[in-house]
Amino acid sequence: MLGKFFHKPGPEHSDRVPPGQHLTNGFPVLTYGETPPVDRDTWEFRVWGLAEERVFSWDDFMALPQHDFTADFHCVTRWSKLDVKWRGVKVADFMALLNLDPKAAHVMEHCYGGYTTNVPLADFLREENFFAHTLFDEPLPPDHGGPMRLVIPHLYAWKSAKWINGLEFLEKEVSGFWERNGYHRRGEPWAEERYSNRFFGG
Ligand SMILES: Nc1nc2c(c(=O)[nH]1)N[C@H]1C(S)=C(S)[C@@H](COP(=O)(O)O)O[C@H]1N2
Ligand SMILES: [Mo]
Repeated sequence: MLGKFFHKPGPEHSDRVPPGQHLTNGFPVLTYGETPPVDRDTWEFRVWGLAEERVFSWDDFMALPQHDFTADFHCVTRWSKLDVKWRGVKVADFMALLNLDPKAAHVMEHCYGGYTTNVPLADFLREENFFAHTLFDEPLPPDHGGPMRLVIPHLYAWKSAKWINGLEFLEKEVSGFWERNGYHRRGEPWAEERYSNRFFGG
């Protein structure tokens, strides 16, 4: 019994809902711990590791091209939400500002509040990925990661860091928070890459 907020996908959506997922019309909040207070005026975004170290401000992100995005959102706890409408900055446009060391092969996403999650560089650089500051035409609510979060639509949503404030570029894979605590290293929903008992980087 899933209740009225979750339902099995009808045939019109079955090709968009990964195995083992149910649709929700609401938008649940999934956070480990509290929502950290983050202020746009003092917001900072730092890049370090195998890239020239840089610090970006809110205005630096606003100066980049702004786009609308529509993406499906899949949480490993088995809910999916289709057609989420966001606005923000393409990861590709942001990455064009960086001076990346060719040895970089992995990315650690860092957040206000201390959450981390890791992705292979190739997954991070996918054309459809973006930083979002707007959700359904409203400023991104704090509980959903406002003022700014990452969205990586092709992986489970724990890879879409809320309150993101930094990227650490790495040569070797290092596990982030959930990856150290039993989640899969990559998290591809169509392959149901949910859990694993391996982690990397001590
Ligand atoms: N900083 C941070 N980002 C996070 C999380 C978190 O606990 N902290 N939870 C992740 C998980 S498990 C999911 S499913 C999505 C949930 O996003 P939502 O709360 O906007 O639905 O955020 C991801 N990003
Ligand atoms: Mo999740």
